[in-house]
Amino acid sequence: MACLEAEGVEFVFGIPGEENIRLVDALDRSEGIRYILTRHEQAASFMAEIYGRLTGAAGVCSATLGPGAINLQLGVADATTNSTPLVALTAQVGLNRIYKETHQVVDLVSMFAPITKAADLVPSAAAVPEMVRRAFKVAQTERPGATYLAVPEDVEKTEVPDGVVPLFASRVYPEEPSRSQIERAAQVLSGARAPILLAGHGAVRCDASAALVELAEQWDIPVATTFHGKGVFPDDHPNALGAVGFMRHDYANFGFDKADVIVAVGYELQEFDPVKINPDNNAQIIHVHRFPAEVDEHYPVAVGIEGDLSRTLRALGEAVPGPLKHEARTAKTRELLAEELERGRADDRFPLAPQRVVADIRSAVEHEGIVLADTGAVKMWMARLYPTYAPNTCLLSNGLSTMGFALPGALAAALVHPDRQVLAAVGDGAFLMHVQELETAVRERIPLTVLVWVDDSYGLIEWKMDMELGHHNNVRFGNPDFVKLAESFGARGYAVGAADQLLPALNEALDHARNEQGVSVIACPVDYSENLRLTDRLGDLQGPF
Ligand SMILES: Cc1ncc(C[n+]2csc(CCOP(=O)(O)OP(=O)(O)O)c2C)c(N)n1
Repeated sequence: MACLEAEGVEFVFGIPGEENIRLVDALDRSEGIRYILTRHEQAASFMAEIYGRLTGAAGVCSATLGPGAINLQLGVADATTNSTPLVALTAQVGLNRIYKETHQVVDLVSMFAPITKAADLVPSAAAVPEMVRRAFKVAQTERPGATYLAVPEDVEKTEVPDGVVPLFASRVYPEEPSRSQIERAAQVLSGARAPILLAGHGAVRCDASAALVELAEQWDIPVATTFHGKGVFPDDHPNALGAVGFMRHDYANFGFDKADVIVAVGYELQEFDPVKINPDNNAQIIHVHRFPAEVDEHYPVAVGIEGDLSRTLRALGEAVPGPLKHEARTAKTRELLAEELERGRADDRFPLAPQRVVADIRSAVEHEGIVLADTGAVKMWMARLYPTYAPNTCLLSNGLSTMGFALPGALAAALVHPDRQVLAAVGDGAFLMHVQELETAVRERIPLTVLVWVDDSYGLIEWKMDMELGHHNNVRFGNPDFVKLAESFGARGYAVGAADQLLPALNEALDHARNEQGVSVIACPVDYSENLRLTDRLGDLQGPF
């Protein structure tokens, strides 16, 4: 507990088990750490992940051995694939019996190894300070990810030996970019006909928004973001192209079709396949990040620059004054997005058009408010259409693309930013994967607003089946009465029965969260016949523009 306090941990999310009662008891006495008891370990792991995503400091989740530990794994894997710092702590059977077949034993370190940056077993009480420090240091250092420690039951019971104290939590600072790499990049840019900037998740983590805006204006070139990068370049900026990563060619992709040089800032290949931005493999890549690029046929790095992203962007701006030539017409792309959203805002059909839902969310949520969009068709609509003005205000999982993270994640977001609005936008499939955390929110008085997109189906899979097979099956299900369900948890329930009821329900629920730390569920029927219409329309769209 003292080591966790020394790392500045504020919350531990989890469920206790017989083998870690001493840790949980100690945490109860901690002044700085609040233990948030959850109703599923998987939810605890998603909470820790979103804490890490929003703060840059590792979120901590805790569970017992065996089944509890295994339940943590989805959020742990999600954190690693989403480049997010997280430390998972679980119990393990004692060293006195781990070497033989014994009750509840599975090799947890081996199970966590491929989904973390480091996984280890704590062999003694004396090892705790070094191992906890290492777990946090590795998790938080670029490229961030999850780490894992298993604490055997008998080690947990051991008295702390004299002189064993927490280690100082030092930080690793980024370096200046190399001069010669900046010059090489300047040379590539001097011959560019159609350069473009792509801002990825790393740009969010490294707080590179201001430097991106400066450089985009100085060079006067278009900037697209990845889904994770949403908001790092404000969507209302004249140079904004929007987000790339949609399953089919979207408006923003047309900016890349003609690009001959892509300056990729903090982009990670796991965010989406680079074939989407370099389909013909004829663009040169200038890779700007804190670490070297991964290898992909469609990501041919002409120049790689490692260093602090803002300093690198400013050094590039000094080396290449600009403005640069480019062919992408950001105005056209922005006009297409705005038109689609405005048509949606005025669409009064019931069930609601997805574009209407996105437009109403944007109207209800303040500039700095945080929306977490769960995985499904809902993510596709939000990622491509939801105008985002600040980094980390539209959170998606696009590394592992897991379902279920948004509702528990919203609890963590509300804990990190109690002053901001927080909304979880989830499909009816994903909602029932973590509905139990409504109880956590009500009990802990954590404000929460959940907007459920109701289509009685695993909508994204239905969409994909219809698109590729021409029909669908095994995707439809029934739903509970969402209002009664919410009320049974002590939350408010709203059933949207007409298009013009959504915005007032959102406003009321968000006010209830702000004023009374209230928890609300809004069930909104959505017309997903728009899904196929969208992919057909984008498929027919002719660029470049
Ligand atoms: C944990 C998990 N299980 C399955 C999937 C595969 N999958 C992706 S989207 C999706 C359907 C989501 O349905 P729903 O939550 O209702 O949202 P909708 O697509 O209808 O908007 C499924 C099954 C996944 N990504 N994650």
